[in-house]
Amino acid sequence: MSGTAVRPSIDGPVPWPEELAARYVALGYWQALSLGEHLWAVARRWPDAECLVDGETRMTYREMTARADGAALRLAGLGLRAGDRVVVQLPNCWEHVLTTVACLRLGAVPVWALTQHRRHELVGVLDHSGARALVVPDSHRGFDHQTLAHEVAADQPGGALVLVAGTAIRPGGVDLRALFTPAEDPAGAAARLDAAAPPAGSVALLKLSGGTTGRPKLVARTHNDLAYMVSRAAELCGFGPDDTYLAVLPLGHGFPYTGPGVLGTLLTGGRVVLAGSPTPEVAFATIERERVSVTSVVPAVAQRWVQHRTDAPGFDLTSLRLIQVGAARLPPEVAERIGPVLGCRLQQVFGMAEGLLCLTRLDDPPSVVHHTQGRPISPDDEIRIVDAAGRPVAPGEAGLLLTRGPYTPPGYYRAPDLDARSFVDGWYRTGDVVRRRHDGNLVVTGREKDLINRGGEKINAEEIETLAVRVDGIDQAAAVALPDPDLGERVCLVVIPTPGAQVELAVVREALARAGIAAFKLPERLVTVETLPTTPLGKVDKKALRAFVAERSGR
Ligand code: J2J
Repeated sequence: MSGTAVRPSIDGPVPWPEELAARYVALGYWQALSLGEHLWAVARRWPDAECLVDGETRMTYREMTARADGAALRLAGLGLRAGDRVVVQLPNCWEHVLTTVACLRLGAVPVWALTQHRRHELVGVLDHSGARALVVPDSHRGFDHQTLAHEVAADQPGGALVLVAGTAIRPGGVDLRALFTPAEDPAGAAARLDAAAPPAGSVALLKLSGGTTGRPKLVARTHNDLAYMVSRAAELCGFGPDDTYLAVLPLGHGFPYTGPGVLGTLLTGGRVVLAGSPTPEVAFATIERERVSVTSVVPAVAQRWVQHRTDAPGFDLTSLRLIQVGAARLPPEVAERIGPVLGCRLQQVFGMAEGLLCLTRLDDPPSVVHHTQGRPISPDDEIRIVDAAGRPVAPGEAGLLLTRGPYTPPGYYRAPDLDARSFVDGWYRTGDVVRRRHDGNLVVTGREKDLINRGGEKINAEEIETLAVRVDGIDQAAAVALPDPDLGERVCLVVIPTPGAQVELAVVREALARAGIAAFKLPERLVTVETLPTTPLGKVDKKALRAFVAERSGR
């Protein structure tokens, strides 16, 4: 049973069809081991190797697993069981990694949220996942996460535990750091947890789909599928015990955690270094100090790094062998400069919380690395590129990307209505428009889904529109991407005011922030119109509107 993942242990996830599951087992993709079992095997092989660095905090594999075992047992003592969901809203810190590892060990299911998420998103994530615990910093970047956490946890049916990383733990909260002391009898604790490893077919974690709204889309990823994806990506990136991976992107994102990222590093005996900010000053100093060999960034960050390095060379970056760039479109002219300026290899990454991960390969020629988003990592990732009617397009033509495979579950978590729209006969409809070159590499040319991709942060247009029309003075609203030289896209809100009203950007931003949404979703440009263009079906014509706002702003 544990090898096939046909019936994950909690309700909600949609299982792979039997014959595909059997195939993935037969081909050795699904190895019938939980992520905890994989990680503990690595730790037993290299116990004294350093595996995690966060500022002054350093630990070896032996220390990490002993602390995680201690935490797993204490979490169980607090009433958490295998299958219980734990929302983790922490910045890049050792506690994030250890909470995740302890949950994976115990079989509790982490749900990574972004630190920028506010009430609107947090309530959505807690409600939809039915979380039993919420893990937050006491405060971060001036925001009091602890207070919000207690408020939203109290509204959960049956309540939810609030675990706090910090020094000023309020009554009712649990001191997260205190959980991470090794058990008194580490060998006994390890043996107990070894014996109770969660089934490999059970849910390892719930990923938030890019563009999370007050009604989030969650993707239930099993131990089997995630272990395969991360290990396979690590193999293609040449990860090994000599690597030091720098996590600069927020750990709430899948890319720095699983693409192959932090988990990929830990599964191959390497060392993870955490940084709290992707600014070039912080990142370059960390690369020099820790002799970082691999990192991953979004295009907007890559662009800043290249600019900074060109203007102010100085730090020693010679240890860096690979920089992964993904999560948003990388313009070829930026791609071309990355390798020469930073002195390392570039890899483009096209991934999604739902599964499919595409990489350019380390030995690909510049024509591939600069101009494509790579190809799927598994020989069993299946790709279909279709037109609006669902018919395959001619080879080399652009069309809608559908996919299925050994780490792309055939449905969302507890969302049959979404599945009806986003999955076709078990194939995930990505919403991305791509073309496949003759060499098999994909080029992302556009998107059908109504998202704005602000430097890798996805924003759901409809969510912004629904909240915007509640603002006084706005009759109709449409959110569209405004092309931006730094971030790729920013949110532009196009509004039809109610008769006689004047709408100000600052007022709209304030109203939306009051509605409790993450700050990166707030519109950065406001355009007032008298009518919105519509399609023949009477929907707002976003394509025409994007062209209109781009032209108006001279881009
Ligand atoms: C253009 N668009 C891209 C790219 C993702 C690894 C890497 C990224 C994500 C991620 C991830 C793109 N060029 N190179 O989860 O594990 C857009 C597409 C895609 C959506 C998914 C990972 N790489 N995108 O970005 O769930 O539109 O995952 O469907 O946040 O980002 O967003 P998300």
